[in-house]
Amino acid sequence: MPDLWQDAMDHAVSLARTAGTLVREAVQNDMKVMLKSSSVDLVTKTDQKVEKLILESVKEKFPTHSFIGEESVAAGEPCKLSDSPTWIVDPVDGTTNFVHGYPFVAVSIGFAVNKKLEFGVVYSCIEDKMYTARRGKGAFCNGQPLQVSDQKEINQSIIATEFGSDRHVEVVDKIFSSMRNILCLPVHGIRGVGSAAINMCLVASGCVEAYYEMGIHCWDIAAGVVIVEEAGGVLMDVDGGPLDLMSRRVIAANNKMIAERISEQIDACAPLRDDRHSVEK
Ligand code: LIP
Repeated sequence: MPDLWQDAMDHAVSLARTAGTLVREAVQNDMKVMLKSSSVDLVTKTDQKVEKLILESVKEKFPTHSFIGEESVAAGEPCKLSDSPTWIVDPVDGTTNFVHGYPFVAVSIGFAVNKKLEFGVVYSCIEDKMYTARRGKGAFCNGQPLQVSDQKEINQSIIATEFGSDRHVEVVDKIFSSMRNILCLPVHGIRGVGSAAINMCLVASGCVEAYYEMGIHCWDIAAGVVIVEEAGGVLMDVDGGPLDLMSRRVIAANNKMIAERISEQIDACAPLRDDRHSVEK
């Protein structure tokens, strides 16, 4: 990777820190909560303000780069990954947590070139933990190297997942049947902090063996993908195939064996792909 991307990564870290300060300040104050696709799909002025700050700064410093951001897509921008250097941004990952003051909220910035993710920055801003990874250079939290767990037994593992924001009963049934199958393997426990990005960083940190979810978006996981891989972990689709960033399904695990055991238990659903959303909504 040319050093050019290091400049972009340094800028991403600095933007994440600035954005995190805005999020921390906003969490203390009253906030206006708005709805997106449903009454449980929340957005606030802070999501929009943080995305605007990141978007404007990227456009100014890297005018040729492309941008995919959660709130830009919600406002009608396309969600298409091209070969162009592309910033994939979730300004507030864990918006529901943010609204309720539940202390796991992240700014997530992934960066892809030729459709391959090159670096990821996740700032867990209430905890003040800055997770960073650049392809081929390792993963770090506040400068300390990260390593996934070496656990090989699924029945000695903790697995993270989330319920997402789709409340259609057939989707909820699949989420519960998947979770029941995994819980009864048995595993030591099932957890979830309410932020896909932070769940992935917990896999990279070695304190949960795997995280899976159906219904996430590319901006929730782009940065986490690099952080997990650079900490020695693996990514997979819930059907056991390769991860497809736009498919809205992910397994991130400490190793292939654990990822495959989870995949075998999942009652898969197929949410509308991110790259079809703008066409079909
Ligand atoms: C959220 C994720 C969460 C997932 C939700 C949603 P948002 O992101 O981080 O883990 O369950 O479906 O995608 O909307 O707070 O940026």
